[in-house]
Amino acid sequence: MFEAKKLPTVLTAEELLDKAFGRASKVGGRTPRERALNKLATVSNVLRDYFNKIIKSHPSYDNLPDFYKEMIDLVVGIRRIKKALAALNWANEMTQKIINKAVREIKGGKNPVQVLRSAYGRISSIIEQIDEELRFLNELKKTLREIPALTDEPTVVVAGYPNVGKSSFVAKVSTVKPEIASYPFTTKSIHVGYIELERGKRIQIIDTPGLLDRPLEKRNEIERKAILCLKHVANCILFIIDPTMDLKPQMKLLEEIKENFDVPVIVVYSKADLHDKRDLPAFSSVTGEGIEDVLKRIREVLKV
Ligand SMILES: Nc1nc2c(ncn2[C@@H]2O[C@H](COP(=O)(O)OP(=O)(O)OP(=O)(O)O)[C@@H](O)[C@H]2O)c(=O)[nH]1
Ligand SMILES: [Mg+2]
Repeated sequence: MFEAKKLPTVLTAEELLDKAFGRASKVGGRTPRERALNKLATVSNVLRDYFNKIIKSHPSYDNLPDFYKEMIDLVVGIRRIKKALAALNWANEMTQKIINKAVREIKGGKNPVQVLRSAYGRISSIIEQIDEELRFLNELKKTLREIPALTDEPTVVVAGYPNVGKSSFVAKVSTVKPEIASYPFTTKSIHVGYIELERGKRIQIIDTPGLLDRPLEKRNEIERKAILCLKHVANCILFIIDPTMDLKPQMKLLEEIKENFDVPVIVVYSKADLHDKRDLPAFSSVTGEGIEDVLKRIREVLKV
């Protein structure tokens, strides 16, 4: 499973140089030559360990499960991440080359103080060139942290038009409390909760952003997150219709979802306290009416 929590904080160029040169400044030696060589060895170790640590902390993005791969590609772009990691690799090789050359020059009899000063200058210039990539990798950690870690427990994905009451339902029945508001597009990312059943069993429930009835290529990034859950994570879809709103586009969206995703779709009405339509199961997150029946239906379909 993919966990962004495991990605380390990434230093800026300035911080990284402070770390390497700061560590080297504490290193001594009996002669100027020995001191310079010791300092170069220290800078070499600090930088190499640091770059390797950052590069190794990233998974092989191409081999992640489809859901994570496509989600990461959607929110940041896997090519962008690879570019940043390649830049670190480059800086790693360049700085080691500079250090090796300086060591050879000192051993060949050049003035150790001058060689060291010039090596420091060149190392700084390399690291400063990747400052933007270092900052990107640090920001990346925060972006990726918003992608929830999913389990492989039986999963119901809640979908429907904006503002129909998806988050209200998920908040009512599960451990997660997504934001609820009286305007559409409140939910902007996916929220994962768990419905606790008897004997420690659980159902994973995912609240998704509202979907409009429009073709996939016209969907924005927020809607595409919902689509990825439907496509890769759902064992069953709970499609919520709010009959107090225009039904036609909601029915069209439902048809599209049934056509495109190969899992059972449970269709229900929300806001039962506001209307009398009962040709489908109806529930209210306000009064609690019908909630148990919807849960029962989800359990039947998921066979838990
Ligand atoms: N009367 C009544 N209002 C409800 C019920 N469920 C939700 N609402 C209201 O409907 C509005 C939208 O609720 P949300 O749960 O945020 O809807 P959503 O489908 O998650 O909306 P998006 O995230 O924007 O797609 C809020 O003002 C809720 O208080 C219900 O059962 N009865
Ligand atoms: Mg919502």
